[in-house]
Amino acid sequence: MEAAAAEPIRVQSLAQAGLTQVPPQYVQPPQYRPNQPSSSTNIPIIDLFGLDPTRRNSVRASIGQACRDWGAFHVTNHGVPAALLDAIKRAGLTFFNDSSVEDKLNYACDPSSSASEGYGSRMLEKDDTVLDWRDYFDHHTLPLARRDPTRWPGFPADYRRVVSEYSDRIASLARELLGLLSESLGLETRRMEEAVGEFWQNITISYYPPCPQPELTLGLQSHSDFGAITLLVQDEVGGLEVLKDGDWVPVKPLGGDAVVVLLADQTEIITNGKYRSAVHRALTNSRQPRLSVATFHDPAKTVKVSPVSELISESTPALYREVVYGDYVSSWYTKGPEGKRNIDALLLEP
Ligand SMILES: O=C(O)CCC(=O)C(=O)O
Repeated sequence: MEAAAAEPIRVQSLAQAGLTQVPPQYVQPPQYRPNQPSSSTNIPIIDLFGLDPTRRNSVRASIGQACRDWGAFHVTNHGVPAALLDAIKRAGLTFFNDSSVEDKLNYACDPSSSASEGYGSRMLEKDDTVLDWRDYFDHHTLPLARRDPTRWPGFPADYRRVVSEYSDRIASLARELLGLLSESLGLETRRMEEAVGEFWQNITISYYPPCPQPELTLGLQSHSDFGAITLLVQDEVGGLEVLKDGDWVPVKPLGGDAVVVLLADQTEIITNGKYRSAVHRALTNSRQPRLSVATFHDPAKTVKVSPVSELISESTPALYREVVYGDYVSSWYTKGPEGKRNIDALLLEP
């Protein structure tokens, strides 16, 4: 679709053209279409009680249960103000809805390089994949040496300040959550954080324009995230789904300060499969645009990731071989996310 780099196609432009049918590149094969009835279950909601130390035992137990059963859960009362969550959603929505196409294209990401910073639409390097019904803005936010707010929109006026503040606050929450995850496995509080190393954090604001044929498309295809832990906020529209025991379960928007936690592939490796990464996808709808903000916390590309020794024993041998994180990411972008193909390639006894 974007072979002509000078004229990148954005889904929002297609939607605004008033199409009644989606172009064939966006039509999912029948087995991936969202055609099964919605499950009525919900992912767990865990109140962190402001990280009150007197509540830590019960919070840790709830987190352990949610990680074992789901790999995805909501957290509330976590210390990141609801007003800041609203502010980043508002900033993203203003950029997508109120900037001209020309202004947005001033921030276009490099279509020839994966995960490059900026305004884009396609995720994979391959040309033959079905495209997602989504536009996005990807920000490189941590370590601070990667953060250059002049590469982000200057409109609305508080955009850069809000993204910077959000980055810092949500990284602290990710560290707290890794601490609770570690303790829930009987590890030292900082063990998972040490295994991940300094966070490489990206913030992706996804914008899903209304789609004339939501039954044929996906906003974002099924995948598990390749880093360590993803924290996601969404607007009130809904569309995120998590795969649980073969069924797609809608992640209903809760509003307030609720943040969705998605365990990612490196957490599955580090915990030796005790906690699995969450397979998820985003649906489209024909009525209104949807916006989400996903914040990815990843190891540096040079970090070697393997199961921690404390979780390996004669009865629970290592399930995954060591991988250099940068190699894992390259493989993900060239092969595509399809299910858990990438992490499965690391299994010692597939
Ligand atoms: O929009 C969503 O709810 C999902 C976003 C997501 O999975 C991603 O950005 O990787």
